[in-house]
Amino acid sequence: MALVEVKVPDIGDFNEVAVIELLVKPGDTVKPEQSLITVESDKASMEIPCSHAGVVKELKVKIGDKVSEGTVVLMLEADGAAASAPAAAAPAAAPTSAPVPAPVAAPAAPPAAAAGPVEVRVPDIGDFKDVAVIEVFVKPGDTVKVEQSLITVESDKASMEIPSSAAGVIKELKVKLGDKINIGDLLAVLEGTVAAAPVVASASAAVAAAPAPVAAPAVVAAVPAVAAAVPAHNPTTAPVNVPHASPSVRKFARELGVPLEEIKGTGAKGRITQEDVQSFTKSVMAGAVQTKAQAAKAPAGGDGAALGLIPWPKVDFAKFGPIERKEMSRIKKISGANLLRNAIMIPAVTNHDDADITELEAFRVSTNKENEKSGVKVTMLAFLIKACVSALKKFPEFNSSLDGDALIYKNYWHIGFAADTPNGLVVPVIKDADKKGVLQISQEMGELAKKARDGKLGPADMTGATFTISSLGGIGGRYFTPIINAPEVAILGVCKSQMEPVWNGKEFVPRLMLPLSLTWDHRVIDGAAAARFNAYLGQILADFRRVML
Ligand code: CAO
Repeated sequence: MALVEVKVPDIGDFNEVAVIELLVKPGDTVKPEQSLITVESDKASMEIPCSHAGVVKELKVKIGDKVSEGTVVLMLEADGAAASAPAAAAPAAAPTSAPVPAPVAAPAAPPAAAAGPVEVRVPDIGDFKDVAVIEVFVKPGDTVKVEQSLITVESDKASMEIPSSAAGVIKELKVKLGDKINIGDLLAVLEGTVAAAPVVASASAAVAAAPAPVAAPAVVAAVPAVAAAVPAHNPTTAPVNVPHASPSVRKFARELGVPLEEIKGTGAKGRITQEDVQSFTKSVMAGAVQTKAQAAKAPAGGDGAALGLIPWPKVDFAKFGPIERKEMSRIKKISGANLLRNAIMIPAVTNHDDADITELEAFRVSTNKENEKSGVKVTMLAFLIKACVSALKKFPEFNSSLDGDALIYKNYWHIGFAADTPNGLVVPVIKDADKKGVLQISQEMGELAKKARDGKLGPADMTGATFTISSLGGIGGRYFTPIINAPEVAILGVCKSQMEPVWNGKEFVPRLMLPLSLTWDHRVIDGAAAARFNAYLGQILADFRRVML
C-alpha cells in the first residue's frame, strides 16, 4: 500500500475549470477509470477519472474549486504495483475514459461572401466515436453565427456542444436526436454568409484543418494551439430549457427513462444531481408527481393509477360500428378535471327536499306582467339566489371554505349559477347578491348568461363564488346530485317544479312543488344542518316575506 496523489490529467487547454460535483468521499474504494469529480466549463462538462485502484484517504478539492492539469484531486491508498504508476499518466493509457474538452469550430477564414451552400461538419473530437446527439439547438431557417452551438453530444464521461464553423442560414439539418456522430460527419448545410473555408471544403479537409481539442491527452499535446480557439459561451444562443446535469446523471436518467427537463435541480446553480433523479423517480412511483408524458396520456384529471385503480378500459369501438373522434372543448377539459378532483376529494352527501313555490311563482308571473315594458324578466333562479343568501346567513358554515384544519367564514355572499353553453358548463357569479334586489339579480343573470353563451365571460365573471346553484328547472327532471364547486362546501341543485297533491292536514290540495337537491361537504357540514338548511330554504320560498326578517 502506498499513498499516491491523484491529479487532474491533461484536459487540453482547459484551465481553472470549476469542480461542480464530488463523486467520491474518504473511505471509498475506487477503481481505475472510476469518475472522481465532475468539472465544468462553458461548453463542456467532464468527469475526471481515477488513475489507480485503492481507497480514498483525503479529498483535496471541494465544490467550487478551480482545477487545472496537475491539480491534486485526492490522496489515495493505492493497491499494490499500480501505486508506482504516475497518476497523471492514466488517462492517456485509457482513452475511452479520458475527459473531453469542448470541440471548437475550425477557425473562420477571413470573412468572404459565400454564394453557395456551406457544409458544417463535426470537428475533431478526439478519440470519441459514435457519440450520441442529445440536444439539437437549431432548426432549418435559423440564422447562426460562427461558433454558435448547434448540438450537444454525449459520451459516458463527457458532454460537449458542437459549434458551427460558419455563419449563415440553416438550409438543412443532417442530424437528429439519438443519431451517433463521428469526426467529419455532416451536421448541417448553411446558406453561408461567411464560411470557414477549410472546414466546409470536405470532411477530411475539416479534420485536417480544424485545430480542435481532442480527448486523448497525447493528441492534445500534439495540437497545442487549441486553447485560443475555444469559443466563449454565448448565452444568447444557448437553448432556454436545457437541463443542467453531468454526463453520468444524464445516463442514469436515460436508463430510468426519466425526463431530465422536468426535474428541478438542487445542485449548484440548479444542477440536477443523481439524488434529484432518484427522488423524482420515487415521487412518480408514489403517484405524487406525473411526468408530462403521463399527464398527456391520462384522461382529464388522471387515469386512476395514482389511486391504485385498475386501468381505464381501452376499447376499439370501431370493431363494433362506425365511429367519429372529436376533441373535447377546452372548457369541457378544464371543468372535467375540476369535477373529477371535487368528486373524488370531497366526502359529499346530497339531501333532497321539496319547496312549495305556489305563491312565489304567482308573484313572479304577476311581477313580470307588470314589468313587461322594462324588458327585465324576473326568473325563479333570481328568487332562489336571494333565498339562498338568507339561508347562508343563517347557516354560515355553508358559506365557508376549508383551510387545512380551519374554516374560512366569508362575510360576503357571491352566488355562482351553472350555465349551459354550446362549449360546456360555466359558472358565472352574481357578486354581493345580499345587496341586490331580485330585479337587479335577474338583469345581471340575463347579461352573464348571454356572455356565457357567446363565450365572452372573463375570469372576473367566474371567480369568487361562495355558494353555487345549478338549475335544471327550465329543462326538466326531478332530482340530481350536483358536484360541489371547490373550494365551496355546498351546492344547490334545482329541478322542474310541478303541481302535486299536498296534504294540508284536512285535504289534498294542488301545490306547485320545487325539487331541491343540496350537496354538502361532510367534513364541514353535518346531515342535521343540511336538513335544517333545506327546511329553512323551503320556508323562505313558501313565504318570501321571511327574506326580510
Ligand atoms: N321549474 C319549472 N320551470 C322553470 C324552472 C323551474 N325550477 N326554472 C325555470 N323554469 C322555466 C321558466 O319559467 C322559463 O319558462 P318560460 O320561458 O315559460 O317563462 C324557462 O324555464 C326558462 O327559464 P329562464 O329563462 O328563467 O332560465 P333559468 O333561469 O331557469 O336558467 C340558466 C338560466 C342560465 C341557469 C339556464 O339557461 C341554464 O343554463 N341551465 C342549465 C344549468 C345546468 O346545466 N346545470 C347542470 C349543471 S351539472 O351538469
